[in-house]
Amino acid sequence: MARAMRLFAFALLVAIAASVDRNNFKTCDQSSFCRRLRKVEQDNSKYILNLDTLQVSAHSLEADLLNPDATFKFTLTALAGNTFRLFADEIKPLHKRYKVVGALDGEPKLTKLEVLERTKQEVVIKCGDSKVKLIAEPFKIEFYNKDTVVAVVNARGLFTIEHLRVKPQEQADGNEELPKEDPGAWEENFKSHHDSKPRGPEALAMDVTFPGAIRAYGLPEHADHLALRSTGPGATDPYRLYNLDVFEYELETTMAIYGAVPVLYAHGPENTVGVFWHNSAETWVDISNSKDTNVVSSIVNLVSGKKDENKVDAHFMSESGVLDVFVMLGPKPADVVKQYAALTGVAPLPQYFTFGYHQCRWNYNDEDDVKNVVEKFDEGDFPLDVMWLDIEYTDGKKYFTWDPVKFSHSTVMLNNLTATGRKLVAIIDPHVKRESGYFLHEDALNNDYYVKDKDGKVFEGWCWPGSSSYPDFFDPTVVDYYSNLYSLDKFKGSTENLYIWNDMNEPSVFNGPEITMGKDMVHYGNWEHRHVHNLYGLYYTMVTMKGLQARSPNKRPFILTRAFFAGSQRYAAMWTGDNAAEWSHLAISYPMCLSVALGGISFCGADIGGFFHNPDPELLLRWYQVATWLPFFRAHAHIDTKRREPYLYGSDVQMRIRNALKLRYAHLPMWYTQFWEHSRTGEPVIRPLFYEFPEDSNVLDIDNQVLIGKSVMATAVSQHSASSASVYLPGGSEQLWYDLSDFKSYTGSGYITYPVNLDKIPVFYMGGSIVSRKDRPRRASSLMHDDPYTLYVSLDNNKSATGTLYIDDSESYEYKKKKYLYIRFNYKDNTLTNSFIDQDAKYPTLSWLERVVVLGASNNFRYATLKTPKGEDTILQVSYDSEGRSLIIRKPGVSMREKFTITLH
Ligand code: NBV
Repeated sequence: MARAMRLFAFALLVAIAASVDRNNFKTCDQSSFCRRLRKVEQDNSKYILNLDTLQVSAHSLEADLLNPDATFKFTLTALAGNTFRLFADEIKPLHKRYKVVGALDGEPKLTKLEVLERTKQEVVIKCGDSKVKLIAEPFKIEFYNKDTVVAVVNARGLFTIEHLRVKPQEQADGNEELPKEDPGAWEENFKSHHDSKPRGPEALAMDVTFPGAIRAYGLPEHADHLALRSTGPGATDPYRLYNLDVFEYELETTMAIYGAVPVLYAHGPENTVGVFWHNSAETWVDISNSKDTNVVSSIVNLVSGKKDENKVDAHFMSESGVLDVFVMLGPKPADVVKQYAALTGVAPLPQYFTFGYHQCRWNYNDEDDVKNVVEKFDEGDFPLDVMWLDIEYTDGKKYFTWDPVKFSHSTVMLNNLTATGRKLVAIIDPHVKRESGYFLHEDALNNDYYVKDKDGKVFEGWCWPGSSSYPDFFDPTVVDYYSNLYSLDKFKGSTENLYIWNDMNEPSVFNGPEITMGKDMVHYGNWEHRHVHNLYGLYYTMVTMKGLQARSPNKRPFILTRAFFAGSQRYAAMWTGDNAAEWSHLAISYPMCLSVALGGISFCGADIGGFFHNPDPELLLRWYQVATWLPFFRAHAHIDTKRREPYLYGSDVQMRIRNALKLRYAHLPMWYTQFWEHSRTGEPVIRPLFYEFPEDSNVLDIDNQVLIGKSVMATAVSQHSASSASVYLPGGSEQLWYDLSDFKSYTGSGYITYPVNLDKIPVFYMGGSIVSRKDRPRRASSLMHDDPYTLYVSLDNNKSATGTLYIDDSESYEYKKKKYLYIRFNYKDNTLTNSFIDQDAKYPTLSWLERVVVLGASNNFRYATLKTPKGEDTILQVSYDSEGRSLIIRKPGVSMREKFTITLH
């Protein structure tokens, strides 16, 4: 029976593999609303803001916005942190328009605005350093940073809100000529699927021009480069945001894949501006970069004598919803990303183990298999924190059950894992097998928990278990019910050390239009799937979070999700889905994760080794080396691939993978501290170079290099047989960079040709940083909890450096009760000191300081002295490596709880 199920799954996969390709997904031209909105005539806006109706309050302005057919209420609200919210809804809509619920982390904080000027044609308001000018006819909004205009809404006149209306055929008396409409406006077909569109056309669009911008970033998730390309009718499709399960996704396209975060950043040397398009319906965004169009305009300007002006144009188009947009005025990349985090929230501090190594495969076949893999990891001295179980662990793809033969002693298996310091993650997908007797299906049917079709019947789709239905996570009763399934008495065979992987939550429906749910399916509150599609994955992880928190109130949950939306960072980590064992897929992992991180979700990774197909040993080991520097560190493989656990390879490959894993484990304190800081500041953990070096025009298109906070910079090596890598060192001649492998120092700015062999990829510590490491890697991170620290002090040009370290119990919520240490290290005038950032926070750590490695120190130090408030001065030995590049201060031995001063003499 089990074999039959496997064969069935495999056959299904082959069937899908054979049928799913680019043609299964819509182009803009095949989507009625995208077609309609892209056709709106430029520079001919029919929208007028009626300033006679203007009402001013402490935080906002309100006025009627008219087009020839309808009146809307328009509001501009000033928010804390240089942010403005634009909102428009129909005054008397035929149906209510959908307002997104769940993406924002609470109500945004308001701030006061001041009206500077007011005439019949325009109103100017001021708010801190920014100004906003509202222009009445045609409707336009200009945003200023000080006196520089940095964003203009409706500059090109593409602003559109299609008001809801009665179907013309139903209005007309037969003789009347009907208005010419797009053939898909009132109902639409795609392949064999029909969308009944009960409310008719209800799309909306807005263009924004960013004068002075030279690049656009954001709008994840796409399997593409970080800097957005120019799109346009007749050429490239707009970036599409519509969560989809795309089998064997292509690279370097604007096609939609699993996740959607509608935030865009327009970046120039002086200003970086963000736009968060708060809309959960299908969305397309056209981008035009002046750098791509200037070739033509340069020739025109040569004749006219005009100068080229840099700008980025964006055109947001959504199928439905109210108009709700946040404009974040920066002015620097870090400011805008923090402004976005202020709206949608940050990732709460994860458990420490989540940054360790995760071993996954579709599938580990049974309990013995799991046990063997772990034993082999131990024998081979490969650190490992988490084993993963894919769908085959269930009883016939019925989630919250275990295969009665292969996983009949799951708690024993879990406890054995725990005994070696490991954890287990198991997959739970949203589709529910329609099998009578399956408690979840019975409960859902009996209590009306499923999403309905347009006629009010339970929606039935096809997924892994065969015929399936989908719980409606927009219904609070379903949220309560489903989250409760994670309790230990409901999810029999689970324990508190089981964490959760949410897959297929776009949602994936094998026989649905574009492999998802039809848009006219109906959710709680009578909203069509069309209105909320991009939220389904987010809501699913919210439910999982609720369930895990209730199950284990003092343990931080870990959830991995494939589908996501703005705000998903509050609930889950994500990964880039089903990539392939190809060098190009390794290469795209940095750009994809960087883009997602700018979209607020730092906890990102890509399947190490590539999900589909078999990597050769070189690709596999490179993948480990590259992935060491992404937050989520998991190897995964398709059911149809050969086994590829590290211990299966020759000793050279094993040695290199082991080294990558150990380097990762040495840096776990850094990852943990970075995520702690992210949870306090909203800054991304991984950053593209332009984020830290916004004025350097050379870094704008660099996306094969990633910065971790302000301390590490790694470059992906993603070419077969590479003997060198080109690495850009930013920051100018004052900026020092230290090669992690030999501590050789370099200065910016410019490219270096870095020689590589199979042992390493280029990784640098940034001069001026202090990185805390644990240099005694063990089998699992939990076994390293009390291990001592080594500080890597990388001096800058002034011979100083600074860094932070966060320590707590690694797993509970006790940190909320101030049970932690947040330490700042400072090195200056040959002296290293520490201080406690939150002085009222305390944690009785057993860890102590084992060593200090100073990079860039002068070579005449003979010894060091250690001073603590309690003790006498202690003399410490120092030594240099043979090249004199690193100075090692041996065994300070001081507890990480204590204040100390170490001075070099
Ligand atoms: O659950 C099986 C797979 C999983 O291994 C993979 O990581 C997911 O992205 N899942 C998709 C279902 C279908 C894969 C073709």
